[in-house]
Amino acid sequence: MEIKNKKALEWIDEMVKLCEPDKVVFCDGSAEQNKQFEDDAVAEGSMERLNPDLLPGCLLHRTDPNDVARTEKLTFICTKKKEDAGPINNWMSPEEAYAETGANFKGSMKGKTMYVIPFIMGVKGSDFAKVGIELTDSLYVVLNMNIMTKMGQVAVDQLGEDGEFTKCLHARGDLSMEKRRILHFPEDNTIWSFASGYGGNVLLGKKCLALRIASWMAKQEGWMAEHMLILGLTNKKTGKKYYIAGAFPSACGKTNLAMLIPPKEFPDYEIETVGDDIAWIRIGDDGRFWAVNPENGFFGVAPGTSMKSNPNALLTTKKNTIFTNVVKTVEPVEGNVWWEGMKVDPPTKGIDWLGREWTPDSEEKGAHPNSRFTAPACQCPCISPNWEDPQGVPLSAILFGGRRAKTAPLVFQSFDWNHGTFLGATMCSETTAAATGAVGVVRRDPMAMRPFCGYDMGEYFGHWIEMGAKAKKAPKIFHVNWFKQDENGDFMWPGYGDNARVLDWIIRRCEGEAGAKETAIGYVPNPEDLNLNGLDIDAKTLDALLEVDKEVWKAELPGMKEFLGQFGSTLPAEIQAQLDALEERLNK
Ligand code: OXD
Ligand code: MN
Repeated sequence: MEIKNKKALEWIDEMVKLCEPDKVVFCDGSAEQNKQFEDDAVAEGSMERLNPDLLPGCLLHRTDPNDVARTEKLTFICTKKKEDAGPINNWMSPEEAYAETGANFKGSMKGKTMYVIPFIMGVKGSDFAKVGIELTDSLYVVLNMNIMTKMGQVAVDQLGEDGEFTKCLHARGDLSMEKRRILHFPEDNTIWSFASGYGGNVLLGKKCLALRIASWMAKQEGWMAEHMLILGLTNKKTGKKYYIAGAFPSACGKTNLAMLIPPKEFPDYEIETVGDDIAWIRIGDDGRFWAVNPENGFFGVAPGTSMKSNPNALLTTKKNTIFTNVVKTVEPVEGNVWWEGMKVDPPTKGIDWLGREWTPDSEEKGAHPNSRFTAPACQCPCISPNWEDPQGVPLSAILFGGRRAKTAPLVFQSFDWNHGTFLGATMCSETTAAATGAVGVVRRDPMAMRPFCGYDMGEYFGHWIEMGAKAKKAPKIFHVNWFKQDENGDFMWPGYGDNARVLDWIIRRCEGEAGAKETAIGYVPNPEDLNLNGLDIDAKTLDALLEVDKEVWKAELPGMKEFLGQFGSTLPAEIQAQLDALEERLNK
């Protein structure tokens, strides 16, 4: 493989001088070279092969115990002007960031190999696609990037002699929190990640490029980079197909929703998956929003994934998959994987995510709550035939959602685009194990992009408003909450496959066919507007699920005001107007 791009060669040279590796290896994406990388990873001890009869081509990796999730506190947007990063991103000046972490990169690959990974986010030849080159000293990164991106020769071809690319540099360093930095330089199209080995911090094509850097590019270039799943639904009666994108915070069920199987009592739709985490969206010539999934694989949360909750995800992971921080079984079978919520018998003897012997009597969990599988999207039984369409798929609806025990009803529709943008901007969710820090704390996570927006969020809201104004047929916007709880703390809605009933109402609203009642927060279905055939749910629970309690919503207003108030002059007047209008409706 030969890189002919002069800028790329110069930059690689410069980084080699900085990191001083003993050897530089170019990753060409070939099966032979990948097999060699796997063997090398096994030989150095960073990966283990799993039982080839049960999980052919699958590998296991354990991260350092202090390196199991994204570290948002150590993630920075490094723009020349602080205000360009906005009030809720961590900011560092490029000078300081390059100097501080540059000193740590200096000589950090002595005695090691630097792997050069050219990769494409998106489909080769698509207008949507972006090229990156990641330099890393980690075979775990190489092997994961081979699943999550289109890597090697294909990317070199796309790059050509003078194409642009994102410069991505990663070194494991000493894995200390003191030195760990995930740095984004959007003005230089550059990402630096130091002293971590956790996927979300080091697979630089994913969160760092496809969300933080891409959101910045999207703002300049007039498109959108969003933390959204994309799914397709075919109405089996009419044969009509629809696509929906959904923004949910990390570990709130995007992968499950993207792959859901409707219950047998409600067989009206067939679901197909286009993507489970990221959507790049452009306005087409027809005025609709067209979305692509820029990724090539799924980096999904393992715990809770079972043949009941998400058979398609589980089946996707049966071969060629990398498991991180799950339990490896020892007895009665050697070399299988297990995690909490898999809904199969645990091994009588296993090795936990910390590498310790584990049995079902062990006090601690065997798998880390943020343990992961990295699996090729093409192995998903319900992958959409259009998932690699270079044009993307046209969106009928956009969903926002999070974990809310109280407050938000099961589903409601915004009055219009700007109101929908306001719903996204004021979205709340309980935090999960996908990032370090307390779990279960309610925080505002606008469009599920709080940890991923590469610039000022006030400007980002403005970009949403503008995109809606530009599109002749923008998608309808809905808010969903699968996680509403009763007074005993039990979930009121069955979720999973039954969420298809909510998607059905959404599609019928888009078609102008389903009823709803107008409330202060938006259009909410009446119980009879939902298709609940064969679902055992009592009227009282349903009423509670669809209830809009004005007093509860009024109590939300101060939090919304405080949150939006932070943005000062960049908060669009349209969003302020939506806040005022909500207050007025609630006080009526
Ligand atoms: C993810 C995340 O891994 O959002 O997708 O943390
Ligand atoms: Mn995510």
